[in-house]
Amino acid sequence: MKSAITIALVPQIKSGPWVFWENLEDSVVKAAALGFDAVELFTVSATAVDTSLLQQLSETYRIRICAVGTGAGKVIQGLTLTDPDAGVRARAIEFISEMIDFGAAFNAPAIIGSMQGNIPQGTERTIALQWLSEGISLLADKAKKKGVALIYEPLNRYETNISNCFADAIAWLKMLDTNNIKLLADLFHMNIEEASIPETIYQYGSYIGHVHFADSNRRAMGMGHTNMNDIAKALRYISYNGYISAEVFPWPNSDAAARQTINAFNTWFK
Ligand code: LER
Ligand code: MN
Repeated sequence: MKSAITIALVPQIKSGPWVFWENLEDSVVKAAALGFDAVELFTVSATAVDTSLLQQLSETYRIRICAVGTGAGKVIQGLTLTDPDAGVRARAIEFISEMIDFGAAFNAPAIIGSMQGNIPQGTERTIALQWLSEGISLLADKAKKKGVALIYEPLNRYETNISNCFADAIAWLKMLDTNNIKLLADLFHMNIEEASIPETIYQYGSYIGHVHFADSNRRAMGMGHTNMNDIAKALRYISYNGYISAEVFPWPNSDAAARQTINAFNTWFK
């Protein structure tokens, strides 16, 4: 398993659960100094970061890019894959498609979390799910051509009414033609929605393509009441070999959250 930490470069969401918020280079330097294998990037758009600078930082500091988040499309532009307006859905697909290109240049998959949106009021669930299925299938095929998976993230009930738990997400995934979608196990969302996080990992381990490493209160692991022992055991049992990426609040500050995260990673996974 490989360690990763989040860097958000989106001023509009400064209160969100991302560890580093400063400029890209400072954050990469700090992540590398702590020994992280990779960084996960949350950017305003696919063109917001200079890719040659990112490549250079990645080589200089020997750190990979493990995934790119797409949520800025919703936060800044109000785009989702389930918007009742077909034009908005098309722009959401375009936004994610560009993020797939951006990430793929670093062999990093794009994550669809909040861009899945919600079943809109007045729209039948089956219709909205059809919109989501069409959009995601197209994007998954595109990602496949680029040699990366597409990561879909079940979110807790306060963020979406689409798929809150793994069982629901997988029942829906099985109806799609694509085999290029992996699920994101965000331990914060799972703590709210799953009856048991370890049992979910044992049951659906083969679907997991990425992990968001967060304690029950969305602080760095070890700062809440999640029982990490059983979760780590389950991840080892399924031979998970992807990234364990800290998507947590910078509490009490970014540096302390980063230190706590790498200590927790080394405790459970090294
Ligand atoms: C995105 O990875 C996520 O978990 C969302 O809850 C962020 O708002
Ligand atoms: Mn997450």
